Amino acid sequence: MDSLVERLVKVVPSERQIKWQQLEFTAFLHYGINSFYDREWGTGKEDISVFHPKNLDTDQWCEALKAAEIKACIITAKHHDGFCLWDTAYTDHSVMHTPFKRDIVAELAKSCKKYGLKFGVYLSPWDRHEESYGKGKEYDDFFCGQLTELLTNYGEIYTVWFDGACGEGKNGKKQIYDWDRYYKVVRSLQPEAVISICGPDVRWCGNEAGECRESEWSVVPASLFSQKYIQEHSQQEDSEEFRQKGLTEQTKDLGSREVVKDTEELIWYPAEVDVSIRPGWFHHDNEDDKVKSLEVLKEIYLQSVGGNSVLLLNIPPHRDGYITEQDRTRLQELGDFIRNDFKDNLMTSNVTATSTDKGTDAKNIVSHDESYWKSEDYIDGCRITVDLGQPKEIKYVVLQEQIRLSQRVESFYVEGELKNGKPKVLYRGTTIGYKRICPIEPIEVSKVHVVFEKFRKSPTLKHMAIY
Ligand code: FUL
Repeated sequence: MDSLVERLVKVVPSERQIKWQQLEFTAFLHYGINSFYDREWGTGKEDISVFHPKNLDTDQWCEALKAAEIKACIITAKHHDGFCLWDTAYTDHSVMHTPFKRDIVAELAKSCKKYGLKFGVYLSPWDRHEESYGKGKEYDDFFCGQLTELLTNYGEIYTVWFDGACGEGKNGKKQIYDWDRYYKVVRSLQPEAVISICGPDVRWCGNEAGECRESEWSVVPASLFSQKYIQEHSQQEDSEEFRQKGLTEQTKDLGSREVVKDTEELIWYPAEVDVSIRPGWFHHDNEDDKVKSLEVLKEIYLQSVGGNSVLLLNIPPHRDGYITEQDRTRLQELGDFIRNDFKDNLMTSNVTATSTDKGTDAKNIVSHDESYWKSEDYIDGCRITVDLGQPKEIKYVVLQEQIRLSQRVESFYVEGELKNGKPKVLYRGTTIGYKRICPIEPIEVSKVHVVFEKFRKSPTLKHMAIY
């Protein structure tokens, strides 16, 4: 047996990674002093007395997200400018020292609970306001203090999002972050939370355009999350020279056998696609007419959620504290698309497989529970067949591997049996992972075959749906 394959399939997700992956569609909320200064990056020298939203309503934010079928949100509790949206004891540069004087993190946490959304925090390590930034342990103490507040006073936190951005440049301040210490704080206070981006649990997909790789592997070389990598990356030292030294989050192929074959250590490090509904991350009046079209958002959704990634769509509230009508309309439309296109599941329990491992059953893929189908070990060219009973028009086939047994499928195709009995290939794909949505030119078929061409070890399916 190929030892590389054995090593690869041993790499599996943690429980917290599985829970995070199951959220599928999540939201970013970029809000803060930048919303008032019409900026993307603040300097840290802003006059915070201008922070005075007229109509801040976090329930309204949650309603807008729910309309789009979003399951969780992350607030920029502190962006690079250092302005804090919560009642912190560590600095006066916070919302409590503005005329507004309301703890926005607390209000949003409460609204999320009310609307059944998971709640996460973005805390920028790069802080342009804090005087101790660049002074080593002094700043680490400050940062861990802030983290502790956020992870203690606001209920359950599903993710802590550590941004790697730093614009200090060569002659700027240099803070060597004590990442291990930060991670210990998160693990001890919120053990279920995933630590994203500059953290061990969730990987940045490598762009902010909403683009996913055709083959998005969750099993990747551990070097993508080495201390050295995170440190250099968070100092923006990932220059051309840095990139040439090895794999980065931007590398096109992170997980094929060819790429990982000489890799000593492998990790489960799934991708997150973060993209804004508008050109900027923060709200700007002059971008109100630049909200992405429904067509673009649909495409992003199908590619990311349907491409083994979690989608993190940014919706920036207006400075006055609400999500604008333009964005709400689009979120409603996107939600309607998801509800309508994935409503009538045509999957039947008439499912058979050319090969089935003992203890599993092809019928298991109909249900959403943990049961699954697995082909017998080392059988090539196996397929799953779903008999629809009579010809029906189909538009999507959705496949999900049982990722508790790792990510195994390297290539597959979907074939339909036409009314005249002839087979037709409807979709060709590479990886599946947690979820692959296969869009199909609408066509009437009486049977659907999923043919597994290449896989690391006997393929698995936990769930399948046909729409
Ligand atoms: C980047 C930041 O610099 C942007 O302002 C934004 O927060 C984005 C999500 O991450 O690194």
